[in-house]
Amino acid sequence: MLRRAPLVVLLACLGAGAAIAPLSVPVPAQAAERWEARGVIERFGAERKSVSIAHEAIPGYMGAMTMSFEPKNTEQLARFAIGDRVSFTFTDTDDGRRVIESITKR
Ligand SMILES: [Cu+2]
Repeated sequence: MLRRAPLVVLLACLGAGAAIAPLSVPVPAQAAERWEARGVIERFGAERKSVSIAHEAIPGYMGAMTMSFEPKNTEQLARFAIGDRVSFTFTDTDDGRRVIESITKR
């Protein structure tokens, strides 16, 4: 089944999320979708409230690219450094944020 969220988030990456939202197929309110990915940490945002990860292709979601994710809590990124190779899971939210659920070095 094709799902709405991946397309919306992909286009949100391109800065067009608001423009394409009306074209999305409505879906009932439900839990955010969870995705698994691998990548390399490129930079941290202020106070590590975000992290930019060069991620590999995520089948069914998007191709390889670098983009920003939000940690679920402030402790989550404490042990990581720029250049770390990581495996992580995240959810995308209806407002276009991508929240890291779990993250480990690999
Ligand atoms: Cu991406």
